[in-house]
Amino acid sequence: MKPRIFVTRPIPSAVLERLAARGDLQVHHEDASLKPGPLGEACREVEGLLAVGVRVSEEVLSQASKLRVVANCGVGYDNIDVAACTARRIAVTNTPGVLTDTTADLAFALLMAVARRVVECDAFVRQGRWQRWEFGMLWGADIHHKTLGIFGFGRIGQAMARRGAGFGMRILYHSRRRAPEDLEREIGAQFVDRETLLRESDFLSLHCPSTSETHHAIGARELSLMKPSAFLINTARGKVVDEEAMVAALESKKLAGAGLDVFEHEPHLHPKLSGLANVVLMPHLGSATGETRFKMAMLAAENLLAALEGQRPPNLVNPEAYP
Ligand code: 8YV
Repeated sequence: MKPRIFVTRPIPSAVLERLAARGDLQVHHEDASLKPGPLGEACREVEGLLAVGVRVSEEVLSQASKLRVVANCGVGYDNIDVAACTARRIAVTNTPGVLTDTTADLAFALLMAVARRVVECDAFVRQGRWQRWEFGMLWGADIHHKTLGIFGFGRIGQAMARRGAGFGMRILYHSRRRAPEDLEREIGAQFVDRETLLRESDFLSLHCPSTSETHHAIGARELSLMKPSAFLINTARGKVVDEEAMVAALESKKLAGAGLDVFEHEPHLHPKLSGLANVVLMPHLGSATGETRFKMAMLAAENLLAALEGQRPPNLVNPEAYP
């Protein structure tokens, strides 16, 4: 008998066909997050769950007694209770690599947009406020030859560093682990302590995972160490930043601006954020290109099928759970 597979949102048909050839497939056809109750209900008889934009909590797992693998469609897996999966010997997988450059592209796009006030200027032109050209009109900040600070130097952090180097920026980074020297040399990135990173960055871009260690890693104290001319870029996770403290810094001009793809209480926005001119806001779309979303869905499917067919899935997050 084919294993039962549940996919939580519509994904490309080529991926669904691949899954349907090897499993008994059910798909939630609405592109909306299933709540724990209905998700648990849908997983009752399921062995493989392809999780796209859902929270897989203890409540869900307690209803899914046959589950053997949760294949997350995303590199970050803070939406999955990994410890609870491990305790039940359920494999958890993610989709690293395929979205690295796409996410770094967006981080750099946010950096440029906020520095050169692209969104603000677009509104200015559209709203017919451009009546005459002025020398002192809508000045931005230079990007080239400034210091780009990278917090979290994994795949995406490194890809962001390469983009900065291409713009002639000085690259500093801080990470749990220092990168090998030859990689530092190749990228032209210098390892510094956290405080130096905060003090010296003109642009601070966050690329760490969301864990209990990184929760509010950028809070009031950290923001106070940054230059008032600095910009914060976050394409990692909203919980890494104390949003209240960031809004206060932006309001009081202790931080020049922010380019944000992620928020502390997504999709809810801090009430003051949308009123600030010095921020550029995106609805968590770091990996959202057609090419990359296809690769993510296919990789999640490959991980899922490998686990169901008794192989070690290529992107296993919890090897402890695996026989
Ligand atoms: C996903 C992401 O779209 O990969 C990640 O970590 O943030 C995004 O690419 C999101 O996790 C929804 O699955």
